[in-house]
Amino acid sequence: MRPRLWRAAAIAAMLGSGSGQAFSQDTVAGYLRSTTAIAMRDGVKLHTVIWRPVGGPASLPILLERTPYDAESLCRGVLEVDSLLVAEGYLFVCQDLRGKYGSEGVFSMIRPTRDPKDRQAIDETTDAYDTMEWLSGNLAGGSGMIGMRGISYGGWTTMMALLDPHPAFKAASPQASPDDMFLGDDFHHNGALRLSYAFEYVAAVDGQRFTPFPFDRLDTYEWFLGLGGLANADAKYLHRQKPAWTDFATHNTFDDYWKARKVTRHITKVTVPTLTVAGWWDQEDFYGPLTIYEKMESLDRQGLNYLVVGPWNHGGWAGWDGRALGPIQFGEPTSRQFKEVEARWFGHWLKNKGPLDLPEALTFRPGSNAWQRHDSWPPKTGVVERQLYFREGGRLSWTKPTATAGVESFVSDPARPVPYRARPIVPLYGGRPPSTWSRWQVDDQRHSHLRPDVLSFETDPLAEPVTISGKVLANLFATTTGTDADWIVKLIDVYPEDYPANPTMAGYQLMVLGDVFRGRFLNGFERAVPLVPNRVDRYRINLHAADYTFLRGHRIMVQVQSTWFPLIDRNPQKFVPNIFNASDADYRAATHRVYRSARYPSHLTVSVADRSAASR
Ligand code: PG9
Repeated sequence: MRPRLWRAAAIAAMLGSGSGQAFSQDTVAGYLRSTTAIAMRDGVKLHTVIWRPVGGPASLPILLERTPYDAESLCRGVLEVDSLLVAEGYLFVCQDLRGKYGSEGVFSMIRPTRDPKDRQAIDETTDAYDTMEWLSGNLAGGSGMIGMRGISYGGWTTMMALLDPHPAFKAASPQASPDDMFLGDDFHHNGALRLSYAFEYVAAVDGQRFTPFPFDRLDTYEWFLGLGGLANADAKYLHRQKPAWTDFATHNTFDDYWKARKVTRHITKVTVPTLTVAGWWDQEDFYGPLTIYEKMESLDRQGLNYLVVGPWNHGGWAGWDGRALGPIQFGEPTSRQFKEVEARWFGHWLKNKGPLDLPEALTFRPGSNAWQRHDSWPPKTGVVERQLYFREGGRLSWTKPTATAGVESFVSDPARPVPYRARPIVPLYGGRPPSTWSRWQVDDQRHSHLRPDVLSFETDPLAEPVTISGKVLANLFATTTGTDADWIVKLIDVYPEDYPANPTMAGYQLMVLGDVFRGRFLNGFERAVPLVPNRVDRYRINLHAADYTFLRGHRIMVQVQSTWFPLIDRNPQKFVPNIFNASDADYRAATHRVYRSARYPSHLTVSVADRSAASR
């Protein structure tokens, strides 16, 4: 089975198809398929699939998706699953990006924005523009109105289309779009390489067709540990045949390579109504949609920018009903509810139908399990900023420490990194056994709790619910005996031991938020600098945002660790200019200290909803 990459894969998983094969049936759900090859300004032709309702009205808006994952199966999946939009009636158009499946040209992973002075240059913005130019002028039955959407890579191509929108482009919904591949999305977080994802994704996708990497063992924890230094990835396996991986190995700071690919550096105006969509447990692109929404909001002069965030993993709103994610129950069919919002969105802008009835930001709040309508995101009213301090005895408290001394320490050993989930950690792609990657962020964190290389701090059971609504920032005061270090902070909801509603969930440790910071970038991501051994440094680690209720009787927990493998590559802990070139001897154990004193009060800053207990 194909991977669960985005909408089509989610749908393919449901339908049990998705092998990317040519389909023979040309009528689905009352729609008829045709194809065309649309010429871009440089003559390269892109394979484009069009589905139109049989005997439908003479004039319909177009819903476009541009994808690296096979336009044929993408569009077919839409017809099978997007019943509301299908019933409304659109011309569904799906297009393969350059160098992918049926399209000509050369694929470039997250193709950089072109030099605007170069009139011959192309990028995903010009390809979207040229496609819309052709569609609006040539597609029989088109009303001249175009909407564009997509999940993840497809969300990103939607964002690229928004950089220079064609006049026919009337409504957009970038869903789980990455913003920045060095700071927060698929390939790195805060400068730390997302090893397993980056390797497996690039190996599979950086070429004409999808080809999963053939691991020779089930447990990728062991496989990546056995890989040793990162240089072995190209030397032994990829053989410089995957340009994106070779680029990652050379662009190991936040340089022009990454900046040219950062969406929010390039968007300058909001003229097309845009509905950004994110999932609280998106295992790939969570930073992206929140950052994109925020940047667009700062540019939005006409009230065209909206946000929806639900209790979903990556693309989780596309193919399931959204009542649960793994063992976490939400009590409502949140994905189906989103589908209604999405249908209203495109109906409103493309068909001039009904009121939008959408607040500035619509979020689903897990815990209390209810949708929230916000006038702004993050909320500006009804919240107070509070600090949750690390305290002695593994306690987490709203009260600042007063003691002059207070520190916890652990040995971080890159030879024995903390697994990011219980082993065996099966491959992302390939299908045997089925991948569970898409659910890892709701795994029970007891697999790392009480390890000697993981610190834990937790509150008493809550006497009243606590709702965090808005931004969350970790402030760590910490040292290493080495000259480089990673810091990982996880915010966790600990279920009560007495949990009659579902005894199997007793004591469950659900990660609400978590992220990593690579120490070498303490002074900025453009230049890596060695840390000074044993100097207390303050790390501000952006955990982004939450809208989450910790219920009465639950505890709030924070875990801190320095490895998260193979999600994140191992930091050698001895500074080397480029970790891709580190030798085995560069990887060293180090003692890490996290302070909890009056002078160095490590804590989380959270935005707490007014009426919850923590604000009293
Ligand atoms: N998260 C995937 C991706 C997007 C953009 C670039 C690289 C990877 C995806 O699901 O499409």
